[in-house]
Amino acid sequence: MSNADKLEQLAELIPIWGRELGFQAVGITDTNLHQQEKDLQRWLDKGYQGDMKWMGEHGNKRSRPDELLPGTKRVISARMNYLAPATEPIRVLKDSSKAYVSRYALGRDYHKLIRKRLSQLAKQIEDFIGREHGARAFVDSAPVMERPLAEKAGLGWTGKHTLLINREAGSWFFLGEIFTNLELPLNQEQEKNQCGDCKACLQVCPTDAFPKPYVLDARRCISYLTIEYDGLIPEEFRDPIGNRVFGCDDCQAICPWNKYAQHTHEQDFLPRHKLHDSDLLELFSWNEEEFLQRTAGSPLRRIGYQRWQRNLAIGLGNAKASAEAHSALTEKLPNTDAVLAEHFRWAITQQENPQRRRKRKIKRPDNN
Ligand code: B12
Ligand code: SF4
Repeated sequence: MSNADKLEQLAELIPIWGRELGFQAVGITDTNLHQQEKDLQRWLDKGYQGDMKWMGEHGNKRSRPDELLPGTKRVISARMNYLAPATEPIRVLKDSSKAYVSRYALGRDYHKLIRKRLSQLAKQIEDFIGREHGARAFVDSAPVMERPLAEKAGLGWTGKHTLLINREAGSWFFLGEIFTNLELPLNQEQEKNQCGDCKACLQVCPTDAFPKPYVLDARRCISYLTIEYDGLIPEEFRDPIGNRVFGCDDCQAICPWNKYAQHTHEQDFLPRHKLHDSDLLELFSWNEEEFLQRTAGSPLRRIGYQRWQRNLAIGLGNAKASAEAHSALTEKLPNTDAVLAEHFRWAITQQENPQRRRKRKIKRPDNN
C-alpha cells in the first residue's frame, strides 16, 4: 500500500478508534490558526485574561502548534461528553440554599482520563503505520487553542458564548487533541454557525461578561472569579455570583442547543459526594482535612480550601436569611485570614439585612 493510501485509510480509522475509546467525535485539521492568533492578541491586549498571565506567556506557541511541538503537521481533535444524568442545573441554580458546582467538575478530574485515552489512540496510530509519529496528547494542559482547532476539525461551531457547540450534542463536552507529524488527508467539513439571531447566553450572563458576541472578558466571568482568581472578589460581583461556588454554566444552561445534549458514558464523571445537589451549609461545614479528602482527584481540589470557603461564604451571603447560616459564618470568622474575613463579614451583613436589594444581574460599565 502506498504511503498516501495508508494515510487515507488511517484518516478513516481514527474517528472509529476514537469512538471505541469513548470519544463522541474525532476530527483532523491542519495547524493554521493565523486569524485566531490575531484575535487572541487583541483579547490579550484588552487585558481580558485578568490574572491568567499564562495565557500570554508562550509567545506564538499557543497559536502555532508546530512551534509548541516541532514537526507537527496535523491536529487530531476529540470531544467527550461530561454531563451526568439527573444533575438538573437550573433547579439547583434557582435554590439559594444549594451550592451550584459547574457540571464539568462534579466527578473525577478529566485531564488524566482524556489524556490516557488520547495516548491510547496515538499508540493505535503508531501501530498502524509501524513507526513513531512524533505524537503528543493535550487536554487543557499546554498552550493550545483547543476550541478553534476543534472547530476547524469539524467538531462544532463556536457559540456567541465562545464555547464549541455541536448540533447533535450541545456544548457539555471536553476537548482534547493529539499533535502529529503525519500529513493526514483533510476532508472534514467545518460546521456552519447556527446561533442565528439568538443572544440568550449574552443576556443571561449574571455579570455581563461578554463585551460583544464571541468575546469573553474573563475578568467578569464567574468561572474565572470563583476558580482562577485568588483574592478579594470585588463587591459588585458578589450578589450576581449567587450560589455558584465553583465555575458557572449559565451561558450553556440557557443555550437552546443543549436540549440535544447527551449524557456522559464515563463512570468517572458521575457526581461524587452528592456535589450536584448539596446544601451550601453542608459544604461550608467541611474542615480543611475533609475538603482535601473529599476533593482528592476532583477538579475542585485545585482552588484549595481558602478559595472554597470564600466562594461558599458568598453563596451563604446570597442565601435566604437563617440562624444556621448566620452562626456558621460567625463561628468560622475568627479563624480566617484578612481576605477571607472580608467575605465572611460581607456575608454576615447580607444575612442580617435580608431586605437589602439583591442585584442578581449587573451591567458592564459603558467604557469597556
Ligand atoms: C482560559 C480558559 C478559560 C477562561 C477564559 C475563557 C475564554 N472564553 O477565553 C475562563 C476561566 C473564564 C474559562 C471558563 C470556562 N471554561 Co475554559 N478554558 C480556557 C482555556 C484554557 C483557554 C481558552 C482560550 O484560549 N481563551 C482565549 C480566548 C482569546 O479564546 P476564545 O474565547 O476562544 O477567543 C476567541 C474569540 O475571542 C475570537 N474573537 C476575538 N475577537 C473577535 C471578534 C469577533 C467579531 C469574532 C467573531 C471573534 C473574535 O477569537 C479568539 C481566538 O479564537 C481552554 C482550554 C484550551 N487550552 O484551549 C478552556 C476551555 C475553553 N474551557 C472550557 C470550559 C468547559 C469552560 C467553562 C464552561 C467551565 C465552567 N463551567 O466554569 C467556562 C465557560 C466560560 C465561557 N463562556 O467561556 C472547555 C470548553 C469546551 C467547549 N465545549 O468548548 C475548554 C476547551 C477546556 C477543555 N479542554 O475542554 N475558561
Ligand atoms: S445561547 Fe444562543 S447565541 Fe448563545 S451560544 Fe447558544 S445558540 Fe448561540
